[in-house]
Amino acid sequence: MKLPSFKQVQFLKSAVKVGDYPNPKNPKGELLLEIAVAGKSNVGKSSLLNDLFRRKSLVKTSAIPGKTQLINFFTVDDQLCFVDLPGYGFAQVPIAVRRRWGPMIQTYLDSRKTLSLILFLFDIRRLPNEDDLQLMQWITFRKLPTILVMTKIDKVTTSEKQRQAKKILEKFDCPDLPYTYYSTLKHIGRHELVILMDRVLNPA
Ligand SMILES: Nc1nc2c(ncn2[C@@H]2O[C@H](COP(=O)(O)OP(=O)(O)OP(=O)(O)O)[C@@H](O)[C@H]2O)c(=O)[nH]1
Ligand SMILES: [Mg+2]
Repeated sequence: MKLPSFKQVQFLKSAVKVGDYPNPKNPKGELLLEIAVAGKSNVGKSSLLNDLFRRKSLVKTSAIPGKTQLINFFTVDDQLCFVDLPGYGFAQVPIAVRRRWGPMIQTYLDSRKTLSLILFLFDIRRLPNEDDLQLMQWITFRKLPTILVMTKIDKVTTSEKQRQAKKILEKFDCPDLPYTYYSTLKHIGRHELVILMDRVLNPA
């Protein structure tokens, strides 16, 4: 699948239940393949989509964790669908909301037939916790193509970045996982991510 040029990006809809997911099609009438952005609350999922789309605020972001509470679908050039998932694991989010999120994300990952790639975002300053490891195990079990995107690299020095990346990969125990770095603040990483997405989606 060729990656689009991100000329036309459109918010399609928000959904919670499978029955509410949209089924966007290309002009030939074929269902669009989908790329989902997953990870802990506040890692920068929505910000990364804005940077990738080259839009300032099409995707709603916030300094307060728990901003994205629904599954948000976007179409790009009528060729590809992107999904902004709610983040998991933030204690400040009301318990009733948190309870809804696990099943919402899991059901999406489990049932979405067009899902072709997951961008698993991870804050470069942290180490994976139980929630992160669980999500990674689930993705590995489902054999979903995945790219680990280490975010907020503007917050660390180059040597810290490399040290942390090594530790994060070791903790995930996924030595062959393709990974890349990103800073939406400094607009670093978009080109590398696009190349990597292309490589993972179109293996030689
Ligand atoms: N320093 C820095 N801050 C960032 C970067 N990317 C995002 N942020 C900030 O991190 C905060 C959270 O960003 P969001 O994009 O809303 O995070 P999210 O993962 O979508 O969060 P939820 O919707 O709660 O799951 C915001 O204050 C962003 O401005 C980055 O590359 N560097
Ligand atoms: Mg968000």
